[in-house]
Amino acid sequence: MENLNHIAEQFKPGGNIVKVKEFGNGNINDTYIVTLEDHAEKKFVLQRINTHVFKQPKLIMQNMRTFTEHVHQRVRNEGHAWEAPRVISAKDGLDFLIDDDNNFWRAISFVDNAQSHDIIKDLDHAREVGHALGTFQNLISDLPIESLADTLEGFHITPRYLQSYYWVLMKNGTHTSPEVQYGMKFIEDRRDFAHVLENANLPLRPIHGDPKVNNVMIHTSTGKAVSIVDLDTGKPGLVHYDIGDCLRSGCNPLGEDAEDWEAVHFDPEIGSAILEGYLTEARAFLTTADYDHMFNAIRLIAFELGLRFFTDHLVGDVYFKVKYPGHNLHRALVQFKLTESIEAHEADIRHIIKSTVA
Ligand code: GN1
Ligand code: MG
Repeated sequence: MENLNHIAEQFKPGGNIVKVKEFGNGNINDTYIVTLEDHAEKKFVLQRINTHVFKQPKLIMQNMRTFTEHVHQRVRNEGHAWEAPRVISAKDGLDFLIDDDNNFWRAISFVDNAQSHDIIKDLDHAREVGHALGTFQNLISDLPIESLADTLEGFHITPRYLQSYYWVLMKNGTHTSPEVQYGMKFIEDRRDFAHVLENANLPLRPIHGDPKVNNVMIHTSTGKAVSIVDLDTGKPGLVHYDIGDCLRSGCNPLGEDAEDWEAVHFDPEIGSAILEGYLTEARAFLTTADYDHMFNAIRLIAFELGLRFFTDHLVGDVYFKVKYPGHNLHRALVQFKLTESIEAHEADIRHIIKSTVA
């Protein structure tokens, strides 16, 4: 705690630090909320970036600046009801601080009067989550992709994850637990499908990269989405990664950590509401080819996340933080069940996409 206070001191915009408290449940970085007294800004977010995952954290800060400055400008000029968290510089004027143990720290402003939820509460919430993604993608849609660095090479390129998986299998040999066997068969059966988006010839655009439900900030009194946080994965990519991720996260009412993984399912009604909210904004920049690949995106990103968790389990939990041994395997099974349910609802989901777009 002593150390955390000391780090927070280097970023604080003024006032006195009252408290530094762990916050959220990110799978990669460590996040804290710093509470201040005697300052207009009552709180800010302090994060230790996982440099095992983000090997060039300075590039993340560079992209974050590019995104937030662009979004602020558009919000100011066009009057959107939208907030983009600001990067808070350290005392020496830099966007980050590297401590004596080589940890990489950064601070971001706190979105006030808003909260996020791990699971969709109701259909209004679902529409707001979709609307948030559409608004964000719209606000960044005119940023040239050349202005953004590739902060996480291979991120959401499913064939790359598949390649790593086979590499791990080759090195580690076979596993015999029934869950692992189920996972291996599951992946094997979808080996060709893994290429579907990368082979689709879709254009690269600026994307969020991680628009899951709990990254969307909902205003506590109006219930409207006011911001989407966690810009670490904002970089050039396919908008489909975002659409797929938003739906795989929102349409799983039991959540990513569902205790009974066999009960996990995709809720098409929530999917319909998310898409409805999304399209009110995204119609402005989506093309027919984009719509054609929406179903595959939803199926693929659920499968991909399962594959990523599964591989991390096999390799000994080196990427995602875990709370108990076998956590990544459990998370993988949740995503595989969700994928199965998406596949079972294919006709429904395709119909929803068609009728929402029309
Ligand atoms: C990771 O750390 P967090 O929770 O923001 C992951 C996402 C996954 C997500 C699943 C950089 O995000 O891709 O969808 O877990 N982020 C990275 O909850 O790999
Ligand atoms: Mg994230």
